[in-house]
Amino acid sequence: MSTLTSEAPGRSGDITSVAAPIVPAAERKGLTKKEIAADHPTWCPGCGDFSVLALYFKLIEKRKLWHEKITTVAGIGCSSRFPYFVQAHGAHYIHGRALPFASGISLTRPDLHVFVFGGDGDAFSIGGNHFNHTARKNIKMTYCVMDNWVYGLTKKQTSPTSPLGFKSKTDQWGAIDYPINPMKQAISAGATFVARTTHTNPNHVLQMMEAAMDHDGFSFIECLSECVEFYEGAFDASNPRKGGVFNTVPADHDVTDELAAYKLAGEDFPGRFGIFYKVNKPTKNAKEAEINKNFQGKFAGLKDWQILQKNFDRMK
Ligand SMILES: Cc1ncc(C[n+]2csc(CCOP(=O)(O)OP(=O)(O)O)c2C)c(N)n1
Ligand code: SF4
Ligand SMILES: [Mg+2]
Repeated sequence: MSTLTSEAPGRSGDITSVAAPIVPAAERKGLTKKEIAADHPTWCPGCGDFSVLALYFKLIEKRKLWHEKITTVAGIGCSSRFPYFVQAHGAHYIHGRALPFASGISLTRPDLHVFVFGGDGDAFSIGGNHFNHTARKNIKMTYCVMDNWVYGLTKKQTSPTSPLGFKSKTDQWGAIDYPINPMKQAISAGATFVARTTHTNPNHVLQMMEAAMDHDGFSFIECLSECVEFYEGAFDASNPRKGGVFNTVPADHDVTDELAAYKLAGEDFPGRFGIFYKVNKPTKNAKEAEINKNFQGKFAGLKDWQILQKNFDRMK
């Protein structure tokens, strides 16, 4: 995007150079939905992913995020088509590899917030290892997994969150593998913000997105998002409009209590919605910035590549 402000990003070293300010930050208006929306989404009519996208637009509008202050990253899947539909920087990356890509952005660009969107297959199957490691490193970003309990893009295979007995192309007689519990997985992996929401409750989705964005660390949201094509009705039990119940986290729940959060995560479907776990811990971003600062202090005047070269020379 071409419009830069007096708050435009700057980095030490010589890799990024930033154009002179054009409009002072205080005078800039927030983006409108028209300015944020890119291509028309190619999802099936009625797909839950539409709501998540609409609420992301709302978040951007409400929080007055400018194009150059956000980035939207995804892997591969229906849900992962997300960045195509957002008129801002972002990447539709490799299946299961969105998090390492997003980590690079987060660690080098402390001035912006990285949002990652993807599916249950992308997050917990092929990308399962990256999920665990990004969480344990507490790298600042928001990861919203649009969980539909199925591989949608590839037309109905069993996913790691498909319940036992789910009939799919890969389990014609019903799934026999025990599903993972995304909330338990996130808590035990070390995520410092863990929340659960559903596409059928827009206000709640927005609330969770805002809280996640404000968290200084790895924030994870499991957002139920129905695949009307290959798993219709999967989440009816959590939707009051379909005779289900939407139960929030109890008011007296202590979000810093890991065991209590784990217990909540163990409730039978439809379970609870809201913030299960939230603690403050130093991020990798902060720790690495500190190391870089100290190191660069020792090599004042040298360019980034010269410092890097010195490091390589030391390894010989
Ligand atoms: C390396 C690699 N393996 C497999 C695929 C095929 N593939 C594309 S999307 C996908 C699963 C998508 O499921 P999910 O992440 O749950 O997203 P959804 O489509 O349900 O939103 C698979 C297996 C691929 N694109 N790349
Ligand atoms: S196949 Fe399912 S997940 Fe994919 S766009 Fe259609 S409804 Fe959505
Ligand atoms: Mg899926």
